[in-house]
Amino acid sequence: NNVIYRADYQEPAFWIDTVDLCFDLDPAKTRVLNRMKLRRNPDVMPQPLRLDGEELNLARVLVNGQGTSFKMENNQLVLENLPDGFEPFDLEIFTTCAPAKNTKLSGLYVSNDSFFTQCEAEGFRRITYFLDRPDVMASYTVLLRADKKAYPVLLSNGNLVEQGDMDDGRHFAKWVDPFRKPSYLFALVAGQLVAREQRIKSRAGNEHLLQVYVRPGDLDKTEHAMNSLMASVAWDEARFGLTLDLERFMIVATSDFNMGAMENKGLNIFNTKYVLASQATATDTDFGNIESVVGHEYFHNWTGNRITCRDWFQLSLKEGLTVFRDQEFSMDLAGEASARAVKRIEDVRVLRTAQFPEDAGPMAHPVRPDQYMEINNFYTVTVYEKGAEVVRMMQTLVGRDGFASGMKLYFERHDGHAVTCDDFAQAIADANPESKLAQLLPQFKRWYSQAGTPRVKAVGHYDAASGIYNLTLTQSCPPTAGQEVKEPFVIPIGLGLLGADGAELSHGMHVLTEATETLTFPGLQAAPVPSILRGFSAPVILEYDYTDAELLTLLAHDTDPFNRWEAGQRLAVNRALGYIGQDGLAAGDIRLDAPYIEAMRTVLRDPKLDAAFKELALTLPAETYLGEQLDVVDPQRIHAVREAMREQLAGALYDDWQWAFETHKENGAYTPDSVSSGRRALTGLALTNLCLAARASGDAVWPGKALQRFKDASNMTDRFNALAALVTSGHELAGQALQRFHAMFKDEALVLDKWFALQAGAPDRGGNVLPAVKQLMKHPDFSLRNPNRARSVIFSYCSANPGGFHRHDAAGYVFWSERVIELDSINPQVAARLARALDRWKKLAEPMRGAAREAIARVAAKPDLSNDVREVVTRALA
Ligand code: DPP
Ligand code: ZN
Repeated sequence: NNVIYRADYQEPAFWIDTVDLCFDLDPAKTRVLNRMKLRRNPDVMPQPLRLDGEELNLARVLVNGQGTSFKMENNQLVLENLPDGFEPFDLEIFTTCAPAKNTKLSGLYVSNDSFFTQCEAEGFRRITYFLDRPDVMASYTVLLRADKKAYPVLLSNGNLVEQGDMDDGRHFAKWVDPFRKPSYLFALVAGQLVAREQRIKSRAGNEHLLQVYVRPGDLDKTEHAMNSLMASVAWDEARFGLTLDLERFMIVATSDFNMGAMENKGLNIFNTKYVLASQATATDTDFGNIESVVGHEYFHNWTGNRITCRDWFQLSLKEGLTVFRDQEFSMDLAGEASARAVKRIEDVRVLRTAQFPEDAGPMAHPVRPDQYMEINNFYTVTVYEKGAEVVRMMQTLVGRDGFASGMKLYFERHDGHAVTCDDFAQAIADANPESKLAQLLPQFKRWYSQAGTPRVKAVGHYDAASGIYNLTLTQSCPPTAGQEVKEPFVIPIGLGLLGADGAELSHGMHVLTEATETLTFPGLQAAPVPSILRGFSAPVILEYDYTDAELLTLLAHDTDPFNRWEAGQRLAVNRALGYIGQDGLAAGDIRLDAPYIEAMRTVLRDPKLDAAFKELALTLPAETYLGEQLDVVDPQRIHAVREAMREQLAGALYDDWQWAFETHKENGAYTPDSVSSGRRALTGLALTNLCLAARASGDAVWPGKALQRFKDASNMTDRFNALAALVTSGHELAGQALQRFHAMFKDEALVLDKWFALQAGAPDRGGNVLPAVKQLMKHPDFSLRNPNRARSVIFSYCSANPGGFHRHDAAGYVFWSERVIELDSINPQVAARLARALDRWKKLAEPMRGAAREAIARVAAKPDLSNDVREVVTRALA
């Protein structure tokens, strides 16, 4: 088997100091001349040079200008007759590749007649033979040559030092990157592109040129990305003292991209989804995502590029840290405490609906994994989002200023090097020697090594005679593959105690380190209501048997907005689980109790709460989140119960939803700021509820209003929310609105993605979604090759529509297995993501469980499966 282990890490046998690349770009056959200076690594036993390469045609190998013998061994070019000693020598390799045939979108490929590269994690080996590993850092010079008319723009990393015309209609550009870098940060772009440009001056007084390159028709959708980039530059200087280290910083957008974006040095390449926005085509969510992804990639320039990973097991060194940084960036830009809390709630929602299931499923792995078959499978919510939570806990333990000092020390120690997660944690701790982090560092680092989501069970006891309240906290962590027994974690727990009237009696931060600890609070007049894990201070599952009365107190009064929201979610979860577990209870017979409905009404009407918070609080927990609370899952049952609860809230709060809609709908000129996008979010939720209520009552007024709003909307958020209200409520007007929407936006690929996704993710009514999805795949605008489009239809159904996907007749799983196999021969990375839609199959109720297993086995039985998909299905069946 081809499993790679972290414990097997060894330094490379050779270092590569300089790389001089010359590209003759041609879609059918691109010629790559790679001239390197290498030397033996004196710290490693002498051994042959093994260069990685994939799907390359090798034409020539020269050592110090002379031909040499070589052999090929499993995708490696092996050179044995190299000069002895430690003197540098020249290695020249000439290869060709076929970018137009590269459907994997890894390496050098063609999209819309332009050339792009994607080298993380191991794409550079698809461009030339190389020591394609992040600890080999070299200085790059790149000469690009291509037909001038077809490819007027030629870009690579660093600075443009020379350009000119050749005599055959071609032209050239020469780029030099002043910083050493690992191969995964290499990039080139060639094509017909135009740029929005902005000159800025840093605080330090240096001038920089910022550019956002897009296809010619898209220039009017680049303002927000540019603003986000300028904000990112300013933020990193202000918060961490990290300045832009290049004269020029470029972002280029492509519509064919496996991931969100890529932080190549000085030449970030982005999925168009995270660049292009106008009020007519992008929603508030899109605007927010662009801001955070532009920030994320920019912040990588220091956390990832200046200091990179020693090996891919350390991926969270750059990703967890950089997600933490982009989260903080978005919060700082959001402004007030209430807007920061909204962002925090949204981030936690992602963690709990996506990362917690991953941590409990067959792909569970530590933030710093110990092994992999295919590294592309480990760009996960665990490495990214849980990794960010680990960094956040460090900041909690050392304080905001202490964390900034830790970052400073990290750069003093490791700038220009490829390092490990241990190095990062050590720097933060060493800069804060008095902190809990420093005192508990080896134990704290279990967050990097132990997989699984810890549980903290809290039990309170109030003794009226003594006035003492005891809160006992017990932590545990379930076994995961290869880790039967877990040692206790360091868990910072934000705590508050409220009186029954809601007044705050005390608050603080407790750091739980033992398996069990009891906290004592003397001098209380009555049993308090504990507010535990405030701000979601650790990525754990909190178990506490709250009574409804306690939750209602927290929902109404907690000073911590996160726990206020959480109290509302718990009220909903308790009810949903109760209904789900009640045998024989038909969804139509569900009756929500008055206290819950009144509590929701109070939140909705509360003049002191932000619209954005209300939208989050009035949204029921996701179906997948409810599923995670159960041992055996029937996704259709969960869906039916949640829909029934939703319809009841819609009907019971009918007047309140009308009020919410009418009082929040006017918003003046469009700006995507947190206050006005919060208003739009609440308006959208209100409209959906009004249409749902209308569906039950047969009233046609609100669907009519929704259609009108859909037609008149001045921005995509309002237009799309109105469309979604019709589709979600299953109203007959949805069909004509969908048709009109398609006609309006037929030339806007990103908007069409929304159109496809809305239909594939629509609430299932009698099994109607799967046939609709199959129909959508026959639509002339559908393409399996374009990852965004494939995701908008197939993933929206298989991964984001549990009620529609987990059919009792297994047809959803048959569809899934066919698509995984079909995609695998085009693009294994995308296929492997889809393969994970059945991660949690073991929890399914029969007949789904057996059918899911069969579908996974069918995929696993395919002989020429990629490593990517093989790893996912092998683990699922293990
Ligand atoms: N390193 C990229 C990112 O997360 C993913 N390739 O920004
Ligand atoms: Zn990243």
